[in-house]
Order: sequence, then structure tokens, then C-alpha cells
Amino acid sequence: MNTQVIEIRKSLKKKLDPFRFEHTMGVAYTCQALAMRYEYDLHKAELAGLLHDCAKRFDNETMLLKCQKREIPMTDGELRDPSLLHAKLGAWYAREKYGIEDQEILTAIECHTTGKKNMTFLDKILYVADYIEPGRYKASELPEMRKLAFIDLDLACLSIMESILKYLESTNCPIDTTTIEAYEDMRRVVAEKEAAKKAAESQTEEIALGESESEQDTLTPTKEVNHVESVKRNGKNRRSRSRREKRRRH
Ligand code: DGI
Ligand code: FE
Ligand code: FE
Repeated sequence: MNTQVIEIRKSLKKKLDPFRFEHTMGVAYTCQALAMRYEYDLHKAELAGLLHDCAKRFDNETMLLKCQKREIPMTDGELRDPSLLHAKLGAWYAREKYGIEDQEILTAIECHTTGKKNMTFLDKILYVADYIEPGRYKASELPEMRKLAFIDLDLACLSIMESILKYLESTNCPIDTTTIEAYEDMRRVVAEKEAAKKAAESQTEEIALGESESEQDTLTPTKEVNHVESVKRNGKNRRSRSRREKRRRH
């Protein structure tokens, strides 16, 4: 194990309350599990998970003052609900106090609460891990989200964003524009992926159909004589092929 990770853990254990520390460990392990699944860098995923809530030990007033002092720009949403600032301030601590220079890790920490447009792989891994780590228990759809996270990361992100937005609306919490932008962007990503998948499927079906038609052409000695027969057989092939396709997809 890397000594940097051991030192970070020691420091976090001293600084965070026991619940936050346990949550942090859960997020770090879940980040690594997702990194294994999606073949991402395990060490970077672990560092992002370990440090994502490192600024969560300050109250709102202190975070506002610290951000002002360090000239960290704040959005209207963050000014209305300064608890959101632990993400930006956390990225600042990760860089300045824990020596993290990797911009991808710092950005993932910075956007872990609201998400953002054009989320990177690590942004998504951390965002999802924070929601599904084993210590979480409040959200009702957790078992489905946990499964989905290991099947389709984008869909898991979208699902979590929908659930958080629903919760924020039901509790009348001020919603940051970044949270809405992140949600709309993830909807676009998922819709584009779905459309590409459908186009690829119909192209495969067309190729299969073309192959079956040319097979029939070579089998029949004279096209004209056997035309009706060929149409019948093609129709049959088409049906059985599409049934086979359906069975394979489910
Ligand atoms: O720090 P954690 O509790 O581990 O998790 P987190 O950093 O994802 O923060 C979760 C909270 O942040 C959750 O209660 C939803 C809230 N949140 C996310 N986007 C917004 C938001 N709260 C407000 N007020 N506005 C947002 O846009
Ligand atoms: Fe957080
Ligand atoms: Fe967290």
C-alpha cells in the first residue's frame, strides 16, 4: 500500500467525526470497486474517495469565511446553501494540504455534490460512489442504484441526479444551477447513447436481412420461377431471426 494513502487516512481519522470517517472509507472502497469494473486507475479513484469530504468538518459560517479568504468563487446557490461549499473547499484542501496535484482528482472532488456538465469518468465514479457506498441507507431505491452502478455508470448518474432533484424539490431546498446543468447534460448523454445503440441494432438487422436474401438468391436456380417461394422463405427467416435476436437481448 502507498504511504501517501496511509498518511491521508491517519489525518482524516483525526479530523473527521467517526460517522464521516466511516462514510469516507466506504466511498473510497466503492470508488475502487467501480474503477475495477470500468478499468479506471484504482489509485486515483481511491484518493478522490478518501478526500472528497475532507472539508465536511467545518460549519457553514466557517466555510463561507474560508472561501472568501481564499478567493474561491461562490455561486448564488452556494451562498443560499453554504453546505455545498464543502466540495470546492475540499478540493482546495486536497491540493494545498494533502499535496494532490492531479487535476482530474481535484475536479472530481470539486463537483462531487452537484455534478457538472461534461463529467469525466472519475467525476462519475465519485458521484455515484458517494451515493451508493455501503453505509448509506436512507434512499429507497438504493438496491437498484447499486446494481445499476455496475451495469451502466451514466444511467446510474442520471438516476441519482433525478432522485436528488426530487428530494430537493420536495424539501424546498435552493437548487444550484450547476445541479440542473449536470442533470440536463447527463440526460443528453444517456439519450445519445440510446439513439446510437438503436441505430447500431437496426444496422445489424439490415445486414442480417441482406445476408439472408443473398443466401436465398444463390440457392435458387432461377429467380423468377422461385420468386414466390423465396419471398415466403425470406419472410420465415426474417421472423425466426428477429425472434432469435429478441431472445438474445433479454
Ligand atoms: O457530503 P455528503 O453528505 O456525503 O454528500 P454530498 O456531498 O453529495 O451532499 C449531499 C447533499 O447535497 C444532499 O442532501 C443533496 C445536496 N445537494 C445536491 N445538490 C444540491 C444540494 N443541495 C442544495 N441545496 N442545492 C443543490 O443544488
Ligand atoms: Fe460531500
Ligand atoms: Fe460524501
